[in-house]
Amino acid sequence: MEKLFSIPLLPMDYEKYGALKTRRVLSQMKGLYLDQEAVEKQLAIEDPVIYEVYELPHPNDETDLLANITVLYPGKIGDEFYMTKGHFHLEPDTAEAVIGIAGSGEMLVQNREGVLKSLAVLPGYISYAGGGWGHRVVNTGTEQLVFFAVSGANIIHDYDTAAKLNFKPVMKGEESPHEQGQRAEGAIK
Ligand code: S6P
Ligand code: ZN
Repeated sequence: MEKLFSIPLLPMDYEKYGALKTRRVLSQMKGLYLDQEAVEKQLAIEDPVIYEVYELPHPNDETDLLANITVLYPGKIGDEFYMTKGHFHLEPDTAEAVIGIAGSGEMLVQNREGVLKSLAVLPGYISYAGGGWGHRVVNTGTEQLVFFAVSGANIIHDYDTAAKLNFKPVMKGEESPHEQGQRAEGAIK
């Protein structure tokens, strides 16, 4: 394939350009929420779409980039905001950069020792998590949170380690790592 493309970030018609769309519903990630009673209550009514990922066409070579756009819907399960599953990158444990397109949220990052920090996911912000930081995005707003994520094309997603660490979900009315002063803003370390 040609290793060249140029796609507008908005409007969100990425499939027109060959993007592969994956849809994640609550029943596929129910164990990740702390309030299991709220999960079951919600599933008894319906199984809501939590997010959609558009994987832009790319060759799967180590010299290429995986470029995804995620649409994370607004909502809560009990007191916990809608969020992505969260994962680490297995070898090669490459970094990831996230650019906010619309809405507001946070990228919770946690290393394998359990240290938790939070980065902004907002329009006009680029947030960078180096290798070794597992990541999960939480929609803390009331609109769709749309963000672009880029990392090495040959990464292997490790969801099991992330599920075991269970990044603390951000709850409404509770101080997030952002507000507790652990926000890794600005500084490049
Ligand atoms: C890929 C990047 C994102 C996520 C997407 C869904 O490295 O971090 O594109 O895949 O936001 O999250 P998750 O945790 O379900 O893969
Ligand atoms: Zn990732």
